[in-house]
Amino acid sequence: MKTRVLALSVLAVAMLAACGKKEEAKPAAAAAPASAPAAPPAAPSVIKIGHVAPTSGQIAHLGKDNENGARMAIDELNAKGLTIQGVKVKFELLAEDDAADPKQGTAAAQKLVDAKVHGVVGHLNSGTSIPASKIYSDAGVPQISPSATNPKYTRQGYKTTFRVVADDVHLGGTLGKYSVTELKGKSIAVIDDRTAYGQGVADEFEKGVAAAGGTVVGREFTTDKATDFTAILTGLKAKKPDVIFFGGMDAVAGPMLRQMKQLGIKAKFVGGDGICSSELPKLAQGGMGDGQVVCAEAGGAEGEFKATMDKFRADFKTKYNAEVQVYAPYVYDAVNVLVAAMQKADSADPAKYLPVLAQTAGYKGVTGEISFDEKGDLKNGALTLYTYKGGKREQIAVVR
Ligand code: ABU
Repeated sequence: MKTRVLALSVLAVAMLAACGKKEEAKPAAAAAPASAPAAPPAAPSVIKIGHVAPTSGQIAHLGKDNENGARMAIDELNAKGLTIQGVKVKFELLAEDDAADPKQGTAAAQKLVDAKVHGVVGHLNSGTSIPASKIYSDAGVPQISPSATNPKYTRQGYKTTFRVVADDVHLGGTLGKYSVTELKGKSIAVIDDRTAYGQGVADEFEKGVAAAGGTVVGREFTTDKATDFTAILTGLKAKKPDVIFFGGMDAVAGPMLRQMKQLGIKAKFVGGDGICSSELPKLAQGGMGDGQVVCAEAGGAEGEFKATMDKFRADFKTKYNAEVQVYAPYVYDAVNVLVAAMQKADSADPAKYLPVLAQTAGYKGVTGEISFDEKGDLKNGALTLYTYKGGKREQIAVVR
């Protein structure tokens, strides 16, 4: 009976703390007569984790990949039976679709804030993560993006904004230099999709090319919904590029590769993490030559983490009967980093665990060691360079 009275007291205190109220009532069980019937076991306290990605539209396959990474983390956390303030907790995933659209992104963010989520992992795109970050900041809700790489995301002065991947300065700059020094590009063309990510990474790529002494012979743009690139590719063909960089996502890169082949353009095709998916060969419909594409994921597992990443990929395939597209492991880590901070703070109250989250240092995830800098960016982020052969993505190298 004493144990049951203690459990009820702890639950009452935890529930009051979660509501942000001062403790006003005496623990309910203290007044219970000795002969009261046995109380039912305390229901676990629910911790709500929001997740936002485009699970509809052209890059739904990437959004679902991210969401599955979140579900995998939540399922494993619930299987562990964690406690906070001595009370068993259950994690609930509130998954929203923003269709990669900035307006739908802010609507999804507001919906999650109204639902009183304790933390958010997302959004997938920079173009949605950036406007949504103000809503989370105003509400004091911690947000970790597992994939938004535009540098602005963490440079707005918000205390609630974090990411577990490298940014486009690193990504675009490295690919620009690589195109000159390793791919020996002498005549480099650039196309972007005018999104926060695509345009930003293409700008950084151009800077990287210039820093390495290379020459950009043409710059064109399209949109993230376009399907016909004949006009811009025909214009660039006249400039005889040996490398074409595309700042955008795989759903556009695939048809672009196919149309390059139709036009007889044999240039190397370079892109950032947005094109670097398992799905790209399928989207290119035979338009991709072996070794023609070089792309980079904005993270990378080396040394002891290679085995954890490989295990994650194998477990993911078993659970979902699908290959990881790009960022599922980073979503998985982002959920676990949020929860690790809650456990360390012994509270899911954002005001209490946010300072602990900001101090995250040396967290060992499946993607590597995660430490945040003062902006909420990943310290010492890696990139993984890939190419494709026989329709399969092959790792070239992990670089820093
Ligand atoms: N980082 C590529 C895809 C997501 C984004 O930043 O828009």
